[in-house]
Amino acid sequence: MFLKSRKLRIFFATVSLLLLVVSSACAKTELVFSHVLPPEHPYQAACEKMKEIVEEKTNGEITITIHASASLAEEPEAVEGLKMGTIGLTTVSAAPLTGFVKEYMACDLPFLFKTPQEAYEFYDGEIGVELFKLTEKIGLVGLAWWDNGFRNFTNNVRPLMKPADFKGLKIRLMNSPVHMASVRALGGNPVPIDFGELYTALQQGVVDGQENPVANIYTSRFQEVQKYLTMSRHFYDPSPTFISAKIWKKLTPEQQQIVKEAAIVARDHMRKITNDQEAGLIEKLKQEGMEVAFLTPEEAGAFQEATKDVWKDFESQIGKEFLTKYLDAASKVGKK
Ligand code: EAX
Repeated sequence: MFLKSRKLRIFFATVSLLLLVVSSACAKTELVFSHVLPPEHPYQAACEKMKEIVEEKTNGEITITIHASASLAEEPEAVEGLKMGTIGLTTVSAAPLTGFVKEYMACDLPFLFKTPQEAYEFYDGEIGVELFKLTEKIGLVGLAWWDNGFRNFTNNVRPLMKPADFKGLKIRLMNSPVHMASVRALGGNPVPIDFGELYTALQQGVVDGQENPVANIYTSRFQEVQKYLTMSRHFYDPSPTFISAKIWKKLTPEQQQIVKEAAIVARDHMRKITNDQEAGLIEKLKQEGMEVAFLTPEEAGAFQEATKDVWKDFESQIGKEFLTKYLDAASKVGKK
């Protein structure tokens, strides 16, 4: 009797252990991907590419659910969500990270790069690795440097051709101290507003203008509520893509590798789309009623001159050593 029940107990224990092993082997992980741009934007194309690769290579063990248009979270909330593990993945501008990791303020300095290729070389290199190490402290594991692109001013009052044209204008910016200081240096009045609220803010005249890359302007239909676009290319904005460290730790090394590699393939996919489509989107913005201005080298020079000392105000916050290394590396890209 005793033996029989002992055998039974062993039998049941073995069965339940097997069930546990089988169920954890089949356990599915759903990664929620939050971003703020519309589904027509290259952010979405990159998310879809990443989803396709991850789901295929993990045989559906990991699935990715994409939430576009800030429908789930504005960028600062997404950063919080990753810290807590309630959101799995996000791609954000550097701006929402500056409140947590001061070194990211360096990414927001004006006129650091001339071409997208310079910026890609820079962020794919050592500084990119270092910046990703820094965000690990707040629970965000960096996967790849996606691309938001060069930002340009739009407004409803006048073409912005020289710093004096900014006088009296309220310009929406991300909540980035460096961006806001740069616009102040140009003579404008910066107003921080979340991206999801920007169209309405422009429509209602809460602000006169804003600045964003061409793809963001076009896909968010700011041409309906903004008259003038100046191709100022004043900030290059990377879009680092992160996974929540809480979720990352639970993935197997193979799964981690698949996720990381997929983010890199998606990065190259979106960079190609962004570069291929920019000229066409500028034409479309014109057709849809915007007046588009390109700056001569002299005009661009005056924008640069006005903002050339912004970095000095942030040196102590960013840290002198890191900033020096950052600026030095930025001055060297494109020369290989
Ligand atoms: O990362 O808020 C903005 O203007 C950004 O371009 C947007 O968050 C995309």
